[in-house]
Amino acid sequence: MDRRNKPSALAATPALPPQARVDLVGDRVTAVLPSGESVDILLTGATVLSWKGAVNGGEPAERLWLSEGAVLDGSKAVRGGIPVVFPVFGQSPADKATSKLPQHGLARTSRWEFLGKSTSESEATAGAGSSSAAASSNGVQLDFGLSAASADPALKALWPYDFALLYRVTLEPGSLATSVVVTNEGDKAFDFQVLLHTYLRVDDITKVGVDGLAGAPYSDKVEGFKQKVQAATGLVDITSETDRVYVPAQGAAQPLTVLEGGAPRYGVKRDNLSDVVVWNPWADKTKSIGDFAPKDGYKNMLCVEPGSVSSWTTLEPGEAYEGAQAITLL
Ligand code: TA6
Repeated sequence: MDRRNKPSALAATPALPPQARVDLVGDRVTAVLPSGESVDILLTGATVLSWKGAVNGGEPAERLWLSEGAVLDGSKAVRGGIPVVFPVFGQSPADKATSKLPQHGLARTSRWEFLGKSTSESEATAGAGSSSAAASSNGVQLDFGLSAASADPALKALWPYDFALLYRVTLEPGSLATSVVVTNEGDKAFDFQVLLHTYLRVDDITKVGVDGLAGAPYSDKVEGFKQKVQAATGLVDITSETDRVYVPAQGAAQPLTVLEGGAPRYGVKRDNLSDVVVWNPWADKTKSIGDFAPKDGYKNMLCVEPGSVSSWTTLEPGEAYEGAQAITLL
């Protein structure tokens, strides 16, 4: 029977594109894209532990290096992944307010709060860690927060400033971006340094080179912070313990490429992080790093660390600073 006024078929609402799956289990946040790529973040230090490719039959490709001896119970900084270094890089100078903090500061050993997925567009990260792209593609943005109130009280007592950090991890097919916003919430200015201590995974360090640092001045920690200049042509290759803070003339605008066997493997773009630390401990140094395992793991990692560490940034009350990196698979 033909019923009168039969409602027209509901307009087929366009199906939403497949969405990322995000889970918070204990102190781990995991996100999996429809493409199968995934990221795993520990609330201690908002440390990205893992960035994996899609599962294509076998084991998904891991793009970050994480020590098999990494301590993940929050009792110490994570050896590997992407530790967040703030408010000081390395051992603090004695004449700075950070002088009582441990090496690399307090952010990487504090427990951060997961603030959730964000889809808002952010002009501030229109550069390397552009969030608008993820908001429009089938990527995902995960936000983490740390403030003076939530930081480890023992560490906070060593650096009594009202800071707030917002760390955004943006996973998209073929790329991982991380950005950090530092805000001065107090009434006293403070000086800080910040760095994203990325441990990239490689197959054979002896076949790896870094492009984009030719001609750049650097401080060589292996030789007592001696000031040197990188050769004007060619790649930075790693043939022994390497621990350098590069200050490229082009600053953050200089893109970096990590090649392996002559083929581009990772691209690193930076936003407002003008310095680049390149670190590989090599065979002897790993013996003295208790949580570095396996001891020959230096063959499979290279730290390429965007940072603002060759000088200090001063934040006046109410001011904010943002720095970001975007790592792409080439
Ligand atoms: O980023 C390079 C570096 O400063 C090296 O000198 C080495 O100390 C590395 O960081 C690891 O530092 P950590 O405190 O994590 O052992």
